[in-house]
Amino acid sequence: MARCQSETRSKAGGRANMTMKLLTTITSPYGRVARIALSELGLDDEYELMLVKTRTPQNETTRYNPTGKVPTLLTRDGAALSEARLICYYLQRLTSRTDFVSDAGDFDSHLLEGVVTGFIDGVSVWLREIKRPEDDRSEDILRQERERATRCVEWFNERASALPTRVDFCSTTLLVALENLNKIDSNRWQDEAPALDAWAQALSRKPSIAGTA
Ligand SMILES: N[C@@H](CCC(=O)N[C@@H](CS)C(=O)NCC(=O)O)C(=O)O
Repeated sequence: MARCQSETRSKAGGRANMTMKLLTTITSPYGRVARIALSELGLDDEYELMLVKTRTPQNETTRYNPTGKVPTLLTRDGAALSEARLICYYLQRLTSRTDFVSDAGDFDSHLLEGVVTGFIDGVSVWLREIKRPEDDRSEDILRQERERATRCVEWFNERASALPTRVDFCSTTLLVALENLNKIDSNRWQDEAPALDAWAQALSRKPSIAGTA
């Protein structure tokens, strides 16, 4: 696996404890999830933010991670770790917290997390499609993603009282997906989902979320 170039070695030949680096873009929703995790887990002083340009030849991420995707975390031992959930799990393991990422036995959390992850992926596809020049947009993708988002918002709204109120991977990912949905002008999900809106507003006020906006 690719490792950070600035890696140093201890006298014993083992890998030194390096400052972590988070490779991301300003707008990446998955990168925002990782930044919230770093803040929530008290690791703000233990990483450097490296802003990259994905989908360009200059994308520095590809030096470490062949997918070129963000977020990519260069861990304390210089490994390049990707996928927001895996990054959050690694970060949690650096702390005494055990409740940021749900563990394998928590089936109810996994049910919710599955829908949340599908939702953020769908909203990301929708937003990317909207940003294309009008002639290049696929009406089919736009319709599919609008319908998916509508179904998901309704589903979360019906379960708003059971959504996690603490900052964890699941609540953070859902909130960030809703923030992205706000960027799609034609969509006013808040009107259709007042209970979900109230949940999102309360969560937005938490320090680790407000501080990384
Ligand atoms: N499932 C991944 C999704 C990561 C992802 O799709 N990131 C986008 C930015 S929001 C990206 O890097 N796109 C650049 C590319 O596809 O080359 C995660 O959870 O981290």
